[in-house]
Amino acid sequence: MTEPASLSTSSQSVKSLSVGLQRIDHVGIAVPDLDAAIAFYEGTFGMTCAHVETNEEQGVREAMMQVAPGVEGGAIQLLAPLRPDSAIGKFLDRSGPGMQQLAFTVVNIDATCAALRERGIRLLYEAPRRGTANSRINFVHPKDAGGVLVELVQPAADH
Ligand code: CMX
Repeated sequence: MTEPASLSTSSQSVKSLSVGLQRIDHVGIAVPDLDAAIAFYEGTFGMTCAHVETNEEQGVREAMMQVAPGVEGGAIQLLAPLRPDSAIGKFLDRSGPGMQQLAFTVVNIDATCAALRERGIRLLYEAPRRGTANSRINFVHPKDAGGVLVELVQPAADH
């Protein structure tokens, strides 16, 4: 049986389908109280808080929690709103606490955004903005990704 070109596993086709995703960067969880959430994930699951920061532009106070020592274990990002009209404030109001986003690490966010736009996917921002630890970020609207808010993260060069 001949496979459709788009499903072919030949290296040529895989390469042409790639948009430059490297791995899952983190899963983002909206929480009403950051300090209480950090204490919960540390005390219940034994995670480690690796980084806390406030991002005024995004309207969040956030913490990156390492699931297990080292990057291999992956991370979750706890996101608490600075204001009710922020993205996280609106999310909590509409859906309550819970998973808000799925983030992928990319090498070159400009190239990834261009490749996704070529596929007809809309990015929220015209150009990437500043994310955690000076990363560059952009988002695919959940309406264009099967109900999942997808974040693209290009880590800062020194990370
Ligand atoms: N996951 C899945 N669906 C979501 C969603 C999410 N996180 N946020 C909104 N939606 C859905 C709503 O349920 C709604 O669906 P229905 O129309 O079926 O009811 C629809 O999207 C509403 O769309 P909207 O009117 O554009 O909704 P909002 O004003 O709430 O904005 C969004 C949604 C994604 C544009 C906004 O949250 C945003 O700009 N997000 C990107 C920035 C962000 O999330 N910053 C915080 C994290 C910062 C960081 O990661 O560093």
